[in-house]
Amino acid sequence: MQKSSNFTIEMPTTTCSNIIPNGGFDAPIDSSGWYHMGSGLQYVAGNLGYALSTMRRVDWSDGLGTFIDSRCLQVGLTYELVADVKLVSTGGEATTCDPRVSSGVYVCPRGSLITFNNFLVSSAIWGVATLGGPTGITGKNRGFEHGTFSFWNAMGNPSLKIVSPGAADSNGRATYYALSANNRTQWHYGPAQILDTSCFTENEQYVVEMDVRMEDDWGNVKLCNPYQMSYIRPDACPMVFLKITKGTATKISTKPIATTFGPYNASKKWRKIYNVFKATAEISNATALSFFVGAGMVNSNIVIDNVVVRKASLGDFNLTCSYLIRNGDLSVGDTRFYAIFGEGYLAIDTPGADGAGYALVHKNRTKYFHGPVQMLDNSCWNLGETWEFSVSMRIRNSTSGAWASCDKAAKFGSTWCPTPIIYSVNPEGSMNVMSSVVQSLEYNSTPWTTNGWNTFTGSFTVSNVMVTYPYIWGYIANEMAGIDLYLDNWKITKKA
Ligand SMILES: [Ca+2]
Repeated sequence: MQKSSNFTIEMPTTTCSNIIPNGGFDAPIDSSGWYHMGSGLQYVAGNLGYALSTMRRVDWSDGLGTFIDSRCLQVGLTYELVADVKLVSTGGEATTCDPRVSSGVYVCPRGSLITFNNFLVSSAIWGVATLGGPTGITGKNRGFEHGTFSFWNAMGNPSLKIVSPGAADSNGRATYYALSANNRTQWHYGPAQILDTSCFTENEQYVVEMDVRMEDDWGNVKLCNPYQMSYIRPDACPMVFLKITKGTATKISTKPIATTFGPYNASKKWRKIYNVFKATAEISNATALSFFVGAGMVNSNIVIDNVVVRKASLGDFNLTCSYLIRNGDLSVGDTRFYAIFGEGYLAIDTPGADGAGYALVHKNRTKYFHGPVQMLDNSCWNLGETWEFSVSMRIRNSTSGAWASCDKAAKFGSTWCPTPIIYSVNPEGSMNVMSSVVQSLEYNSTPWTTNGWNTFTGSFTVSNVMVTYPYIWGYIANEMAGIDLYLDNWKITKKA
C-alpha cells in the first residue's frame, strides 16, 4: 500500500452564474445535493427527465432544500430564485393553490433562504413570495419569461393570468409569455407592482415603458383609442398610474404617469406605453409606492409584457424647459406624447418637412376645432414671459387626397388656416381659456404654399391662467373639417 506524502485541499471553483446545484435533477438522487425538511424526498417524472418531490408532507414547513455557496451572495445585490413547481395531493391527484394569498389553506409554495451559524438557524428569510414579493429594483419579472407572475399583484380585483404569445423582446425575438388582467369590471382594475421608494429622488426623471394590448376573453384584439386623454371613455387605452402612500394615508393617482401611444393601426396587436416623468416630492417621500396599469376599456383584458421602470438616461425624451414639445420632429416614427382635442386619429407619414424622416397626420377630422395637442410643463415659464411657437404644416383634402390651400389672414370660415393655440384647462370648474399665438410678420408676409410645407412662426405672452391652471396644452386648431393636417418640427421655446 502506497502512502501519499502530500495532498492539497482546493477551493471548489464556482462561477456563481447559477448558484443552485443540480437544479435540473440530472445527478443520481444519492448525490443530488438535495435534502428535505421533514418527510422524505424522491425523484418523479419532470417536464424533461426527473423532478424532485417531497414525500408524506405533514407540516407546512416540510419542504425541499439544498446548500448554496455563500461566497456567491454579496451584500446589496439582488438574486432571482426560479423553479417550476406543481402540487400533487398525497392521493396522487393534481391540486391547486392561489398565488394571490399569503397565508391559509390555499397558499402556494414559496422559496426561503435559511442561514446557519454553528449549525443553528440564525435567520430565515421567507422571501420570494409567489406574488407581491419584497421590494427591490423597479420593473421585476418584466418579460414573464418563466411563465409566472412573480412580483406582480393586482389593483382592484381582476384575475391575473399568464397568456401566450408574448410581445417580441428588445432584440425583436418572439417571446412566449405575457401577463393578462381579466374580469376588469372597473377602470382601475389591472396588474400592479410594488416599487422601491429608495430608488426615487426628487426631480430626477424616470421612464415607464412596456408593450400592451387589449383583448377579449378569447384572445381577440380589442382596438382602443390612444389619442384621448380620458380613462373613462368606452374606447380608452391602458395608462399607468401610481399608488402613493404618505405616512398611513394611501392615494390612488388619477393622473397617469404614462399612456399608450399610436399610430392607430388595426393590424398591429401590440402597442407601446412610454413616458418620462419627474419624481415629485410626493413620490420621493412616499412611505410606499406602487404602479398599476389601468384605464383601458372596462370589461376588456389588459395584457402587458416587457415592463420597465427605470431612471431616464440620455436618449430618452427627458422633460426639459428648453423644448416644451417632445417628439416635435417625429424622429422616432411614432406619435408618442401626442393626443387629440376632438375626434379623429393620428398617423405617421413620410417624408417630413425636411424632405426626410416623418410627419404627423391628423386624419378623420370632422369639426374645425379638431386638432392635435401636446401637454406642456407650465412650471417652465413665468408670468409675462414671451415664448415662441413654430411648426411646419401642410393640409390635404381627405377625400380627393389633393394638397389644399388656405388664407393666412382669415379668422373664421371655410378658408381658415390651421391656428396654433395655447389651451389652459382647469377641470375644477373654472372656464378653460384658449389663447391664440400671434402670427409673426414673416409668416404673414407670404401666402400659404399648397404643394410644400409652411413654417408657422409666432409668439405668446405667458398669462395668469397659463401659470395657475393645472393642465396647459399646445394645440393646433381651426382648420376646415374634412382636411387632414400634416405637421412636423413643432417647437415651443422661450424667447432669447
Ligand atoms: Ca414575454
